[in-house]
Amino acid sequence: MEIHHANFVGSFVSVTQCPPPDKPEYAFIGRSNVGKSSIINMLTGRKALARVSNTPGKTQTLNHFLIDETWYIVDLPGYGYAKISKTQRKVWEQFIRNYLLRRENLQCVFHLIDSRIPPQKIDLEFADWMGEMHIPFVMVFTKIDDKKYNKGSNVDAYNRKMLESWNTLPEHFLTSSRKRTGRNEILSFIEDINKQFYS
Ligand SMILES: Nc1nc2c(ncn2[C@@H]2O[C@H](COP(=O)(O)OP(=O)(O)O)[C@@H](O)[C@H]2O)c(=O)[nH]1
Ligand SMILES: [Mg+2]
Repeated sequence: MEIHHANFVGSFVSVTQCPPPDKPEYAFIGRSNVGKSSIINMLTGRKALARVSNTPGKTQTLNHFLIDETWYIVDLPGYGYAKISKTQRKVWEQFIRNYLLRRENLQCVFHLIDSRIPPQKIDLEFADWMGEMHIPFVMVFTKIDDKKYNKGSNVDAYNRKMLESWNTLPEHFLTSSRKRTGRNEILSFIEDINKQFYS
């Protein structure tokens, strides 16, 4: 699948504000700085569709991008920003929980995980929570072009940790936005689900 048009639809503060749920939707989430904006730009082939920034942790909005008039990418606020207070964290959890549980056209969550660092408790906990809530998700390991990727040792460690609470692993993708690695794989995964949605 190729992407021809990608337009920013808007930023929404609740599910009720979101566009009508008549098109398949895919949400991207992960720790701040994991490379979420970069991967959205890489997939859509647009340089600055989603803002790439080094100062994470501010906005709490659902940012919708309409792709070729047929499906949505949603950029969700990142988690794990060190300076965030307990209260802010609760607000984030409520906000995300509400979206993930209520958005009826949500097909799959792309859970982004930094391949350069050892397994993080916060990522594993978030994955477990999605599992408990029966929210379909796949794992997207980011920045595999970096030397700290170290032949996937962190990925292996993360998968081993996942297997402590999961019987089978969710599908996973190895990606680099710099090198455009994993782009075709992710797009054909989405294409398959889109076909099912419209058939
Ligand atoms: N080496 C490498 N760095 C990346 C890649 N993708 C993003 N980054 C860097 O990681 C930082 C955070 O990226 P960004 O997309 O803003 O992350 P976000 O906070 O999750 O949206 C930036 O400095 C990017 O240049 C990648 O594929 N490889
Ligand atoms: Mg970002």
